[in-house]
Amino acid sequence: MARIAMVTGATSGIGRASAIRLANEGYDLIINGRREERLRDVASEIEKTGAKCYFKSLDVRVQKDVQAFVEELPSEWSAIDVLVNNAGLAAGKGPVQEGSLDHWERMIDTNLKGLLYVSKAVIPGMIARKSGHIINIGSIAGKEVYPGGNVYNASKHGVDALTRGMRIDLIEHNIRVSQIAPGMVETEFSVVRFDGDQAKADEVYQGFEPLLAEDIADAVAYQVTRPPHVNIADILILPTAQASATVVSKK
Ligand code: NDP
Ligand code: 8X3
Repeated sequence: MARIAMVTGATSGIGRASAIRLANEGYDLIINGRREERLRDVASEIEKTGAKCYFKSLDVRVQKDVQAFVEELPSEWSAIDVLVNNAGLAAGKGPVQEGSLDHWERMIDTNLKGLLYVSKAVIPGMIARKSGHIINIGSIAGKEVYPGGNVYNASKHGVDALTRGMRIDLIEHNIRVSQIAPGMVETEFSVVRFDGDQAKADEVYQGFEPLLAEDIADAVAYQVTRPPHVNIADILILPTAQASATVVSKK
């Protein structure tokens, strides 16, 4: 029987690429995200690899829906081996004194509370089976701060801290907890950050070669395919043209 991986926020970008890559690594996939039509498309890509896919629309910010999603999984899907906590976003990039409450709440509710709700629902099964692997998608924004990054930076620093804390708390249950902290990856991330302004989003990735979602999926695959006694605890992955959160060599 194939092992089971669950990827949150698999309708786009890093989550989509990671789900498809894990299918190619022999996992059956549970995927979610809010956009049902997109889930259907990703599921059909997954099924082309020969893997099975269970998908259902989910907003990770709604705790009771997250709990029901996990509790109501058909029994053949309930033993989740790998959880990739990927669903997340940045909203806005301006000084904190001009920040929008709606942006702040969306980031904190998704990047931190959503990750916690999903983990809380999945961890008991991993504890009962005495095995599991949780991969949190953090960011270079969780290692450094940059102008206008304020609340997004705080949320990803929170993911970094939670990853380390979860690793300590879950160690006695033989559960691996890892993080991947990407630099600039060209996905829908900046379109979302700039409220749909495609031109402004495109500008972010002009003049250098950004990472692709598949580069991050590659790191996910590396982490999950290590022998059981090895935990790749944290991977900071940057485009070659990016040296830090604020230093990017643009031509
Ligand atoms: P995308 O915007 O392409 O993908 C974001 C995914 O998250 C979508 O599938 C979206 O699905 C899902 N999502 C957002 N909010 C929710 C929600 N409330 N409930 C369920 N799913 C949700 O961006 P990326 O692929 O780039 O981002 C993925 C992760 O990677 C995020 O955590 C981001 O912070 C992180 N990251 C991204 C970097 C980048 O440069 N792109 C760099 C470092 C980290 P839907 O809208 O259908 O709900
Ligand atoms: C996304 C990368 O540099 O926009 O986490 O914060 S960055």
